[in-house]
Amino acid sequence: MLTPRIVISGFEPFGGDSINPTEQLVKDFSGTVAAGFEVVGIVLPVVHRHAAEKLCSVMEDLRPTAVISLGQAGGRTAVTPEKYAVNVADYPIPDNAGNQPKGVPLASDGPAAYVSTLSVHELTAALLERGLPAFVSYSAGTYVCNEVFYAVSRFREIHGFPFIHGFIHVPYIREQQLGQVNPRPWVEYGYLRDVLSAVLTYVARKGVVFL
Ligand code: PCA
Repeated sequence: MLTPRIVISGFEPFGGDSINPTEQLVKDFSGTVAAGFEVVGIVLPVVHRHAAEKLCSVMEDLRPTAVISLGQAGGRTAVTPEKYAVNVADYPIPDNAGNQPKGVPLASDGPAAYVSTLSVHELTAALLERGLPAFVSYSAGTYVCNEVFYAVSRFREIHGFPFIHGFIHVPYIREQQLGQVNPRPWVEYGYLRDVLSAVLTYVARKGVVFL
């Protein structure tokens, strides 16, 4: 009998920041139970190839019903479920190991893009209904987040695992903008917690069909 599980992934800080709210979210929710699903959290390095490999390597063992990946997108004003993962690494800044691929395909024989298997429009509507600001994003960028989104989508297809996979970018939290003369948009951490709770409830309801 499979244990019904949802995997959530987040990232360590990057780009000179000392906080990544997605690391905090993963640590807070890991080990909890959401609508009958065990939540397993994984914090990924912001490193070319290694991030995606770390997440894919646990899929065989965990056999999750859903994988919800989270990443920080500084400057956004609300959480944004991502619709597409694109087949390119074109890092605007070096990763945490100093890699900076420029215009390199993620998979030379892969499709130009994958579409999220999480219904981002329905999820966004569900968040809005609960009073939680959100909007669909059509670009997860070309950095490590897009790479993880693409790699997990590809892994899922190649291995024939039916798990739902979604990627959600989150804004800065207030603690990252303290004392800034010209702050970037930020949100309260409690809002991100409420969003993740709502996402897990939504996904748990959808995921039952795969058990
Ligand atoms: N955000 C970056 C990588 C890690 C993270 O949290 C991105 O959007 O690609």
